[in-house]
Amino acid sequence: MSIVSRGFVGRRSAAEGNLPSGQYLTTDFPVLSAGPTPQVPFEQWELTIDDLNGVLRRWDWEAFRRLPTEAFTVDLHCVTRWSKLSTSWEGVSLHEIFTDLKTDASYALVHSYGGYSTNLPLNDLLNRQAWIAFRFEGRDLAPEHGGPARLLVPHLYLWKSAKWIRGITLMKQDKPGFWEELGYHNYGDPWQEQRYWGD
Ligand SMILES: Nc1nc2c(c(=O)[nH]1)N[C@H]1C(S)=C(S)[C@@H](COP(=O)(O)O)O[C@H]1N2
Ligand SMILES: [Mo]
Repeated sequence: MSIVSRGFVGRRSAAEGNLPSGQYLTTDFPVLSAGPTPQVPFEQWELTIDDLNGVLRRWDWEAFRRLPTEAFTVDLHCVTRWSKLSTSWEGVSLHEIFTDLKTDASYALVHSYGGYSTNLPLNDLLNRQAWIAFRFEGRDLAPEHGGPARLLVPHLYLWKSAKWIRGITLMKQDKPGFWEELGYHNYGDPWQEQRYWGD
């Protein structure tokens, strides 16, 4: 019986399995936006959580930036087949955003400045693997990549990571977002190649 250190088994190269099937590696950071980059002055920026009946929580930029932050390194997988490994970010865990908020909702519809939206099960926001990120590779997040702040849910295809996040609507019933309505998979797990409805 051999003893293998955690560090050894935990670090796999891309070739050994960090890349979901159907994906290729890229080192640059493509910009994919369905519309123009919205300009949101910090004085006007806000993040809200609502349940279809009204707003439950609201942060302006200063209040948002007072929340505890985390630095994290994650792999990104886009449904258009590029993957970018080991990207480093700083952001607020959604788990932190939802502290003290009790809800019986099971689904979330995330809205962005500019009108984009995407849906996901609420648990996928609360599992400590989802953040609202505002720094990328040590710098303020560039506007074209979602600055001042974007959702980052790296365990799902990147279209779920709404740039320019503005609010989260909590719902008892699921409701498809922008790409989901146009035929993208409702959940979008890259490890199961859930690209389109029916995958
Ligand atoms: N608000 C908004 N968020 C968005 C999009 C968009 O068009 N608008 N595109 C999504 C898609 S399809 C992808 S692949 C990623 C791309 O992020 P990037 O431009 O930072 O690479 O953002 C996602 N988030
Ligand atoms: Mo995408």
